[in-house]
Amino acid sequence: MILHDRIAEILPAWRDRVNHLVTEHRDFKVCDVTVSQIYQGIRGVQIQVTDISYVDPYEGLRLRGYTIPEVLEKLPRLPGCEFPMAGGLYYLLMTDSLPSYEEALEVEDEWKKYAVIPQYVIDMIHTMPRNTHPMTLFSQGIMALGVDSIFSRQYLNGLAKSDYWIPTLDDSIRLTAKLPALAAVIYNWKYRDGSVIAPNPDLDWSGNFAYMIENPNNHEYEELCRLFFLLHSDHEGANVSAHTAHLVNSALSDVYLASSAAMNGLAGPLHGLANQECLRWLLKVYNSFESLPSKEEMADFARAELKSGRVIPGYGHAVLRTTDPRFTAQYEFAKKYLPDDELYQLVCRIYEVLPGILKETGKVKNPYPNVDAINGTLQYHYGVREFDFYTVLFGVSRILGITAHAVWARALNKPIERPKSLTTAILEERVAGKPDTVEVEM
Ligand code: AMX
Repeated sequence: MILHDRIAEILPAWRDRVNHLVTEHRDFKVCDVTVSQIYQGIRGVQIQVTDISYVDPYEGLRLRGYTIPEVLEKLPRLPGCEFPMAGGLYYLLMTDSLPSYEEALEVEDEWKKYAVIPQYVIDMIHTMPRNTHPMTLFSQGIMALGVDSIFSRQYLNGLAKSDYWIPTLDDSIRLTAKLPALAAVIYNWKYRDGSVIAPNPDLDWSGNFAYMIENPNNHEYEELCRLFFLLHSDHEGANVSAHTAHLVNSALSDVYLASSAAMNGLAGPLHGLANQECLRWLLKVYNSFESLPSKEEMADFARAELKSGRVIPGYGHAVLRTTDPRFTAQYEFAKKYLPDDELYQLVCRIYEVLPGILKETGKVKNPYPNVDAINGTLQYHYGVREFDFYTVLFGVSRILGITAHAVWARALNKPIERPKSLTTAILEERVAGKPDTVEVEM
């Protein structure tokens, strides 16, 4: 398959680069770790290397070196479509180069071969209690698909280490192929009549999700899916879901196990679940005013929220120090497709006044909107109003990045992860200047 061929072609040079670093510069110190970092979520400690994506504080996300506007401009799109095919994005993430139109289509065609969800997975979802969170169903569904893992089967048969990446890529293609259908099965069962709609072979991967949930505004919603699934596909390698997947996969658990684990992290309110909170807050603001609030009214509302100790969802970021370009891309989409939507107009009003107010606090490092400040507004406009489902959409997209990380971790022979933990007493002895007794194998 095209992804296998291209990775096989570029892999020797990548292996040389990494081997050079590890052999010639093995003792080069990358960073120090402080006591406060250890106790505060290992924030900022540079423990991962990934070439799939990088978040620059001022430019935002770069996917394989390309900024979001560049990716949107350069990736191939189907005739009549404004936004690129996810197949081209996957090609870029996996192979480090921009695909031609034909190459992007080849990935899309490969996905089509594996896009249908086996009946036993549908049955499993349909027998769960109705109140099961859609992220639980999504994670279960991914795990259940893993019975067919090619990596796990070949590993038992004595696969050579240098070839681990090949069945990891096979699994990745088969898993990602099914994600839109899996999400649609969950959506239709949780919120509709439970119909199972087969993927439409005439549509691309992203557009098919819109088709399988029978979105009434199909064409525009297909376009939103293309944009949304592209924007959320990756965000470096050390956020909770990416790091979880990396850790689990480093034990040679296959990509189904690793992606399911990642989704369990994404399901947390401090990670992927944040987007539903943003929409909830927006609706709270919307319902507090009879019409679009004036700038002054909005400013008073925001100040009162801050005064009562609440954070403003959708604003701020741990790494970014500017407006998230993923926010901007969706903002532009809304400007074109739903300029009269009242929630969108509220998003614009908040964007006009909130950065100034957050700056007034003197403590918020990034007073600008993140991607979640607008995500829900767009889904809501197109009738996807079930807030708890939004994280599943995020997950469908994010597994594109997660599986690309996994393929490259295996291709570059990354070993099992095993950092060292200490005890409080050891730290106390160290800060008191006592001789260090911890032996660390390098
Ligand atoms: N509203 C009010 N206060 C905020 C704020 C916001 N939107 N963003 C940051 N602050 C406050 C912090 O709570 C902190 O206050 P403290 O010193 O009293 O504890 C102070 O400003 C400094 O925080 P920071 O260094 O600027 O941010 P952080 O790296 O600690 O946290 C984040 C980042 C996203 C958790 C934070 O900005 C926040 O809570 N934002 C609102 C929730 C949100 O939008 N989450 C989605 C994030 C996007 C994503 O990753 N999916």
